[in-house]
Amino acid sequence: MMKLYGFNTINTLKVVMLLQETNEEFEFIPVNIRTGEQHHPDFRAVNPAGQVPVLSDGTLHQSESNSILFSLAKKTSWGLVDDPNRYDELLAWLFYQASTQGPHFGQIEHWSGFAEKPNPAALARHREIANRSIAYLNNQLTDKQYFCGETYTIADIALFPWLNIHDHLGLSLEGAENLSGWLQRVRNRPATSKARAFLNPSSFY
Ligand SMILES: N[C@@H](CCC(=O)N[C@@H](CS)C(=O)NCC(=O)O)C(=O)O
Repeated sequence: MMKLYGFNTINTLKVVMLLQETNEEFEFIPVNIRTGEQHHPDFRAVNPAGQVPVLSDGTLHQSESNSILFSLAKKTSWGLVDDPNRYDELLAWLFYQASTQGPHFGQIEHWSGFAEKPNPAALARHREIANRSIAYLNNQLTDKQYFCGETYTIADIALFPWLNIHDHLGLSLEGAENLSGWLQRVRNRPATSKARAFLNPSSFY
């Protein structure tokens, strides 16, 4: 059985959402990143980068949540695009999430909750970029239900967890009706409910 090393975090939630969609069995191994378990040599042997999530089949320990989503989607034939012409679009969303949404939303979490010394300029900067991201994502959903068209894919799973906690980050979806509708559609999925009941991250730390 696959092992998922994770914690109550945004990136772990993505993987649990996909595992619930595909009904894959997995053993969950909590790695408490707040008490430093990610630095323990036993865990470093699994992921030398010292981060969760990691999905392991016993031989291969795969890290990087979006890469895990992609591999698992290929393995289960679930959550990729139906139209091969949209394949590059799907990859672009995974990269966008990992390189833009994740870092900026994550920094808001840091500067509004975890940083020892406040830094209002940093917080304002990351909020500004996050608000731009919200407007961009809302616009992208003008004529479609999901980010890659009419089919729910791993692009939606990757983008969901940070948007799911926009309130907690002090971000508003007011006026972003397309994105609010999408958020509700994803929240309404039985697999999303199960994943959120299993993990309910309000922070990535
Ligand atoms: N790009 C990685 C980021 C993973 C990441 O930032 N993990 C955080 C929790 S969500 C972590 O393990 N932090 C502990 C640390 O860096 O010490 C992914 O998408 O999986």
